[in-house]
Amino acid sequence: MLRVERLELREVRLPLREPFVTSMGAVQDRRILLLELTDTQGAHSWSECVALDAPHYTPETIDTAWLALSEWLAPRLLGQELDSARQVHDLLRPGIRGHEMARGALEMGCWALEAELRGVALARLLGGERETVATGISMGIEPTPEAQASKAVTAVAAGYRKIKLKIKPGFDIDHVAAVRKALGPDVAMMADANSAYTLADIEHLKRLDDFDLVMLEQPLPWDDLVDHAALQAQLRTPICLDESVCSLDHGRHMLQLDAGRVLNIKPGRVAGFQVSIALHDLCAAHDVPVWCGGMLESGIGRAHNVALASLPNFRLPGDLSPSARYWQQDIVTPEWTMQDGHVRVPFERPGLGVEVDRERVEYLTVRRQTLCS
Ligand code: OSB
Ligand code: MG
Repeated sequence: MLRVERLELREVRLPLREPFVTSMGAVQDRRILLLELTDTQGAHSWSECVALDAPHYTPETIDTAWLALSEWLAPRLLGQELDSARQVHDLLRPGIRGHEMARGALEMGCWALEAELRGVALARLLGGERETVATGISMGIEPTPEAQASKAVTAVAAGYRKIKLKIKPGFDIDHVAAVRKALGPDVAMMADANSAYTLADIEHLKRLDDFDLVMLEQPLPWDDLVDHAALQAQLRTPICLDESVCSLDHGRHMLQLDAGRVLNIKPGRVAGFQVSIALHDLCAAHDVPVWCGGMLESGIGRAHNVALASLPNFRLPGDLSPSARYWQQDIVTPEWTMQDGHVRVPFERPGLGVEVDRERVEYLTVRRQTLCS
């Protein structure tokens, strides 16, 4: 049984070690919305809302998520007696459109709470099997192809199993070419445009076919499937969707239209684990590989991502870089690390598998709100 009695929202600010530059702009200080859930038996869990501070990626922001959580979502959950976290998705859905990241944060917090209460690892509760997950790196845009190539060489030397380059017009073909040349033909490479192109760029995008990319992520608008299908029909490189898939229906439509041949699943983007698992299963049934993307999460969001990525059809390396790549110091112990290009799934520990450093979270908190049943 699960009954959330108290929900604490807090905003923490964590400076990134270096700015993360994409076609959406640069992120330097990550504003992070954390949730702490307490149930009537005194168990705790933590989750993270992955929304950014501006609506550049999808329409949500940390502030819209805060509003949605406090006004509409928390009141539905608090005090409700539930058999399992599996009921939370349906509890939060009726009459609330969008706000996937806000719903996802609350839903994932409930799964973590259930894992705590049952004394099992979150990965186990989700149906995970994989004990380690291959790790890829998502690299921000560098000013020159040479700088991009040198960073990529360092990343491969560090053990990363997949190199993802952020691209945008003017920082694409030459950058990808330089990196491919520096890394040689055997390293798994991909590019992510975060919707920086339109179908009018089709001839330009076709030039990326020369570089043997594992996939091209989200080249076209965040809410599009039809143009992606038109592009995929003319591209040899498989398209991977990210922003365009925020629900199980979107995933089904992607497959029906052949708008993408790989799916990046971020549990926060798709309203939580229930939909993530359904998308994972749907893609597995169609022999479409999935992998776990990232949103520059702290160690708390990372714990949720790593647990999900242990499911069997997460066949490609995830954007699951170790804590030290992003932060001077993470807010969990132990910090997330990479060994031999893999992150270990903490099956042996209940819940998230990492401790939240409460003192550090307290110190970093700039805003908080407590909601009770
Ligand atoms: O498109 O995958 C993306 C970060 C913020 C917003 C969108 C994206 C990303 C990343 C970073 O690629 C992945 C990571 O957390 O390392
Ligand atoms: Mg992406």
